[in-house]
Amino acid sequence: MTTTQVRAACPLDCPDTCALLVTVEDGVATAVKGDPDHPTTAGVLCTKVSRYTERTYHEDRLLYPLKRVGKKGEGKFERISWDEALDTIAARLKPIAERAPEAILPYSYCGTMGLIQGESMSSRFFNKIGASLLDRTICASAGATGYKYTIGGSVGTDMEQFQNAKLLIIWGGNPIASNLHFWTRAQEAKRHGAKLIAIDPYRSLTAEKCHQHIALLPGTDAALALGLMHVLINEDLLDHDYIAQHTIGFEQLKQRAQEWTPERTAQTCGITVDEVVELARLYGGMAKAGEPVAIRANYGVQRVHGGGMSVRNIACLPALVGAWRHAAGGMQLSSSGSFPTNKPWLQRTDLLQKIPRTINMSTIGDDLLRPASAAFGPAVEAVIVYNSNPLAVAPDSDKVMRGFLREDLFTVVLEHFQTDTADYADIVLPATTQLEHIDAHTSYGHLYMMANNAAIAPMGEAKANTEIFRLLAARMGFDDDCFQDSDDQLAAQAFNANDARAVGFDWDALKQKGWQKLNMPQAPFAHGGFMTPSGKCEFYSAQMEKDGLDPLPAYVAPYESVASNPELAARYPLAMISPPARNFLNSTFVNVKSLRSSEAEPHLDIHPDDGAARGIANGDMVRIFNDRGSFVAKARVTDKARAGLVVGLSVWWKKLATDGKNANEVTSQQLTDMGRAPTFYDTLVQVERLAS
Ligand SMILES: Nc1nc2c(c(=O)[nH]1)N[C@H]1C(S)=C(S)[C@@H](COP(=O)(O)OP(=O)(O)OC[C@H]3O[C@@H](n4cnc5c(=O)[nH]c(N)nc54)[C@H](O)[C@@H]3O)O[C@H]1N2
Ligand SMILES: Nc1nc2c(c(=O)[nH]1)N[C@H]1C(S)=C(S)[C@@H](COP(=O)(O)OP(=O)(O)OC[C@H]3O[C@@H](n4cnc5c(=O)[nH]c(N)nc54)[C@H](O)[C@@H]3O)O[C@H]1N2
Ligand SMILES: [Mo]
Repeated sequence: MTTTQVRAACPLDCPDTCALLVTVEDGVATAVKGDPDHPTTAGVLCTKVSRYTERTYHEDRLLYPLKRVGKKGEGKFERISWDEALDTIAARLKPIAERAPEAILPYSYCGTMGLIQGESMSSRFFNKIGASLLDRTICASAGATGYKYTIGGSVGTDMEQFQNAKLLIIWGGNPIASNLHFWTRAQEAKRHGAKLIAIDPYRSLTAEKCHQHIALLPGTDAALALGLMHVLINEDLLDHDYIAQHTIGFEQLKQRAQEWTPERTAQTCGITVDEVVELARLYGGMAKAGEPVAIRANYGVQRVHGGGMSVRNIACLPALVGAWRHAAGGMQLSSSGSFPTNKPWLQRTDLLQKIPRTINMSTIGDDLLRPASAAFGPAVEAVIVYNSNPLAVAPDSDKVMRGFLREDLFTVVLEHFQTDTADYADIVLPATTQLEHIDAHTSYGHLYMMANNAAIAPMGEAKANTEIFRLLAARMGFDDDCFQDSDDQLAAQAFNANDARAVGFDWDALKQKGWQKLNMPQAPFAHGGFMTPSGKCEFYSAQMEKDGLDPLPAYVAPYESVASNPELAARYPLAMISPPARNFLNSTFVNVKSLRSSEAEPHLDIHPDDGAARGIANGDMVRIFNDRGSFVAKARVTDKARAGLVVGLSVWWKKLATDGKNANEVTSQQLTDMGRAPTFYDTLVQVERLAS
């Protein structure tokens, strides 16, 4: 028997991007382990990825191309050859491409985060056609935009420093589930005496293990940050020297913050005045004493109307107290902006003859149903889905479903499994998993360039996304040289080796070693150097003013909350959030039995008072509903959910959920204040007990 160890990288949409060691015995991957030498992975994997072989060799893997023989959504398919699949697709796309190329729409997100199996050959293909562009907003664009206005780009505290912090504020994140290797460092900081504070409406696994939990109302983080500024300013817990040298707009900010007394803040956030004042005193006081104080801000704060402003306001805090002076202070939202990638070349944006219209992936429900018009352009006639499962993950699911149900829509889905979305495809194409193809990766939590080697041969007739788009390009008659580039050739150009941060990047060497750290300063803004137009941390942003936004930190209330929309709240009084379940990765892994059995079935956490008011006892089946739709879950009566809040951990495959529906039946297509992102956690519902 020959046994080898292959260096790989985790492709999942998670900040940790772990370095993997895959054991291969006689061509079969038998184990996936965390690389003990990779500093952030440190030999540890989450439960999900340690089960990656179970997923790869799953009996339901798609191994052959399929064509639909039943009705859309019914799930009846028949095996066909690759030739038939590619010919059918080219025959359908060619006339559309000639007549109205923008009627063709790619739909993809982060099933894999790889630079190569993500947007490289696929983008070349769609750019050559002149297809509609997809605005990839479904996750992070609200916060990224708010952070960019303030700091200049997605750069922040190096996660390898957090163990040295003395105060760690975990703001809108649940790292035990979704950022495990950061949590390891938070634990280490705790052992060294650091205080951990969670800011989260829900007592998540993480909030439960912090020293303090501030359970504010969803969507009110921007107000809390303003209230903290008020106290920091009025009690002079400031770093005047840092403010003078490295920020702009302090005088205006000072005035704005006066509007946010602790009393008003506490009332808006649904917390106590003491919680506001004490948090400010702790944060500002420790910073003033020269201790490293750090904020790990995450996605939980972004999925509401004011999500962009929330992140912007939080991002002002470290500069006020001079927390950026320390390598272990400051703030991390995402490290993605640290990587010098070659996206324009990978995606060959120069193939575009003109700039096509852009469709926002977060409003796919409306956009698939939209007829042709002067404002919109042609109706969507063909959609090619890869690395995503919109039927399960996109908001306002009933509309998404009705869009994909359109008889005149031609749908192709590249997948590992027959997902909810694949059920609506005309043609399903089997894609390889991370063990079967190569890729190059960045990370949004750490600072390593990562390589993924193929560990095993493709399963069945599966092909890598890149290969599928190469073959489709040939069928469409595209003969540009760029469609000949191999995955290795693409990866060799993935990072810009002339950039000081990636100096020494060499693909062959990276494949051997698995990872290479970017060359970055330890404390990125200790001496200013923000990437904003002014080069300073912008409390006042002229760019925001130009973009029609309030140039100063402000509070943007939720679309749907008891305070902001009492009329709606009269019918739907409960705020619902649907953050990730620990054993799923968005909708990935829901079909892996061992992981699904850990989550058992869709649950809804509801506070005892709200349960009692509705006659709901622990274990009752309940229906969660609003004007957009409904889904069924099993109630867990628990004070983990604050009163007025219900929590449905997500994202379930609809067809594996109790009533064939999931939380996105009730979420809306309203967009955030900036970044055009969805508002999954800005949803009012009513809950009723189902007759047993
Ligand atoms: N196990 C697992 N890990 C994952 C994922 C997964 O599905 N499963 N998904 C990955 C992806 S794509 C992402 S984007 C990240 C997301 O992971 P996180 O950044 O952790 O974000 P969320 O899970 O959306 O929310 C985290 C916490 O925010 C809280 N929250 C909800 N609304 C608010 C609010 O208005 N204010 C505040 N302060 N908190 C709020 C929720 O209760 C939740 O506990 O995780 C990645 N990692
Ligand atoms: N209600 C609610 N909805 C949410 C969220 C929430 O918290 N609550 N979170 C939102 C967030 S943060 C995000 S990021 C989105 C995520 O939404 P998506 O990016 O759509 O993520 P997944 O649901 O994991 O679907 C990814 C699919 O890609 C497939 N895939 C993986 N690798 C490959 C590959 O190499 N080739 C091909 N062809 N396919 C591959 C997987 O099998 C999987 O079915 O969901 C959003 N939706
Ligand atoms: Mo995400």
